[in-house]
Amino acid sequence: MDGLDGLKAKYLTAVAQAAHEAALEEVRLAALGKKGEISALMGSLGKMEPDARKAAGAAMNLLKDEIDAALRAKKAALGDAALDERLRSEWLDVTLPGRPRRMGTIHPVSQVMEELTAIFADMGFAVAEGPQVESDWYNFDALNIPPEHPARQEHDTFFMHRAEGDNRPPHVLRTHTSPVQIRAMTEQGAPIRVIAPGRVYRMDMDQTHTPMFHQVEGLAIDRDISMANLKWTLEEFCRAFFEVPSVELRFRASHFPFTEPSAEVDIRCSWDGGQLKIGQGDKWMEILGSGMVHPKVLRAAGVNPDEWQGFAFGMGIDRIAMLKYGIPDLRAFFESDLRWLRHYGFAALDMPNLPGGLSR
Ligand code: 2U9
Repeated sequence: MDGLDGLKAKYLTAVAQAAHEAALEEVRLAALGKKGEISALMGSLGKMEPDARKAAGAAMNLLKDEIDAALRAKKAALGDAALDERLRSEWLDVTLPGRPRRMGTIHPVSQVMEELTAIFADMGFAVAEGPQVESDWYNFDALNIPPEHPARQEHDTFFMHRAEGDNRPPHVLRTHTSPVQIRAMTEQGAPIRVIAPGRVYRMDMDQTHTPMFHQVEGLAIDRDISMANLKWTLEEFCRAFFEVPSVELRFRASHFPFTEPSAEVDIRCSWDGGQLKIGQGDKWMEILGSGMVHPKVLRAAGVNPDEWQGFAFGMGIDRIAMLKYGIPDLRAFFESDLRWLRHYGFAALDMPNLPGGLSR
């Protein structure tokens, strides 16, 4: 069986030297394929004497099995090597930061909306949305601002034209996001905890006013919500939003038609060297309005004021964005100047969240 030893050495060497799967397949066909050398040898067994055939058959089967095993082992090794090579060539560090410049930047208003949504979500407030073109009932009447109320004039409302001959009261561009909470209460009932961030419109244009600006309002209604809950919620919000260890708020009695009692809220701050510092100092700065929701407003939204009560607040998003990020001019917010956006904008992939940090 010297010939078989020679064949074994030849094919095991060929298997070992095969550098890729195609070469290995060629070796398999040459040895074990239908027209392969070992298959041909096995075909010659039929012409042998029975005793010789038995011995040669066993030796050939052994040789076939050995070559087959070597082919399989080599195939597995080549497969592993190919996978290793693919992994090496396709290697990617998914922890690398993105390239935010190529993706544009996030506008400070959007950034601040994301920040305050994250803070209020952590306190159990859902986000509510509603139309920007509203009926005067949702924008005014439901909020205890009847037609003759002076607050209607103060709101500098944009009215939408009705068709000729249509004498119904015109729709308005909402002057605050309060109608969103009326709709949310009407749909959901009490208890409810929502914030309503969004665009609002007033006919006003000077250094500190634009005809479209952004507000966030909050509403919490339950059986025994009090001004104490309002105070804690607003303190917690301001501490988290301005990213300072503590804040001090001052509540000044005020008047809004939709809340009773009502309070304007100031935050302790300093302006040393023209630089605003929130949380400490001997100055106060007004940042929002608030109060306990007026019973008439609850009733207008289908909530029984003998059973439910709660607080509401409202603040200007553009204003708190200017305070937090040191942006001097409100009007630049809406000019779409790319240089301004590159300067004051935020990285597109850094979504604010409480554990990860709001603004980094
Ligand atoms: C419902 C009931 C009550 C929302 C409130 C204020 C006080 C407030 C201003 C802050 C600065 C508007 O952007 S701003 O000009 N807002 O002072 N807003 S209480 O009260 C509501 C809202 C909805 C159903």
